[in-house]
Amino acid sequence: MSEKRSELVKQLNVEEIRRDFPVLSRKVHGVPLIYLDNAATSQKPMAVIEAMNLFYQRENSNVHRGIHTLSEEATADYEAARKKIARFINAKSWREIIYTRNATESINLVAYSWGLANLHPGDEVLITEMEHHANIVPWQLIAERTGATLRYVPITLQGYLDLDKLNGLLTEKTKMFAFTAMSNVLGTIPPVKMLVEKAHAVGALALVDGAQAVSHMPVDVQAWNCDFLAFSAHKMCGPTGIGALYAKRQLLEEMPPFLSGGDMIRSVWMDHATWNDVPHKFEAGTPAIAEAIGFGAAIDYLQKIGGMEAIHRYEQEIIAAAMTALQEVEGLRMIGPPPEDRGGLISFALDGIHPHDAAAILDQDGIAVRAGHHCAQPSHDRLGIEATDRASFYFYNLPEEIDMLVRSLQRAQAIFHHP
Ligand code: C6P
Repeated sequence: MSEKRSELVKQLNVEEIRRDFPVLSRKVHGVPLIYLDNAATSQKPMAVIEAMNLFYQRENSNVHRGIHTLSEEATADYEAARKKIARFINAKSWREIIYTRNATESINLVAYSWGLANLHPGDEVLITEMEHHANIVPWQLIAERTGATLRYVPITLQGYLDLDKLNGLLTEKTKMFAFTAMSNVLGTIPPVKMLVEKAHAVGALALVDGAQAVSHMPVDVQAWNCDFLAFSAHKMCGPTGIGALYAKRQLLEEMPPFLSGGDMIRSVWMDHATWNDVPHKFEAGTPAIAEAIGFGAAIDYLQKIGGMEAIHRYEQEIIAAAMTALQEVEGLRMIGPPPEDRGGLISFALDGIHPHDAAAILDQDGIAVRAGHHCAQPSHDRLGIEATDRASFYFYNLPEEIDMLVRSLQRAQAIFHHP
């Protein structure tokens, strides 16, 4: 480990941080766990686990319904978490944050609510070839229902968006430009602010898929000026089952409800109903209350350990070190741009070894990576690769874990090529 890297580990106090995550001290197949599947979901610190336990132990009740103390406390904590989320991404108001189940549901909410009401034959929705299926399939379905056309910004072989082609694709027909702020396969971080500006210049709205970005870098929706931002708690130390949609308030006021039932209404008559104020207009039924409180605790935790700028810097060092170290593995092909243009994940293919076989050998050494197309088949198709292995890092990963990854991959090479 270089001096600079060990300095970084000290700065973020990584050794100490790791003690906050009970799962990081477990063993897998008799060896210490090395968790490099953070892009799929992150681990949870005790602060989050305890916040959720405390809710169930002390104040479990429904929100927005009761006059009794427990319900009032639960409602206050549930709404306080929403305010933390709003501040975390610098939204103007807590009213611009809708709780959803995850980033996928957030995108579906926009596609079904805004899309069905606003898209017509001849209109175009622009996405990119580096999208996760969550930002492809809802638009395919909505395009089919509305007669709109779905178009893609191509990616280059280096894993960048082909910005030369963008101008020709963004036209006055484009009504929505939906793109990721960080690819979960290539790691690429596109120029979000500039893409939003270009969308607005032709009168389109801009939806940013922040599933990989909000968890790993500072995000400021006012600076980006995006219209929508979708993200999940589980990738940022929070629980599964809860995510958020940020949307500009005016849009939320204009959009029809997505799901309907209790809590999202103001009044219901036999033949019609009226809607609650935003954001509650978009939150039907009993929500994920403990999970929302856990989401808030995750945000407190990320800020307590140093904040998103420090986390992003640390991960950039880690990924640069990982990409250098992986060059030592014979027959390993990395995809995507160089470290300075990516977040903390790297996908790779090993000559002559199926990614599932490589991942199984890594697992024997206690190393968790993801193998497959990572729910982003079009980007693999474009690069002519069926599947990859992906190592994805978070602030609690240590540089030593990269050395273990390299050694385990070399062991896989030896097993397959020199049995
Ligand atoms: N990617 C991965 O292993 P959900 O599942 O709704 O929390 O997030 C969906 C999603 C949307 N956009 C991007 C860029 C993503 O990476 C993901 C989730 C995970 O890469 C699980 S498939």
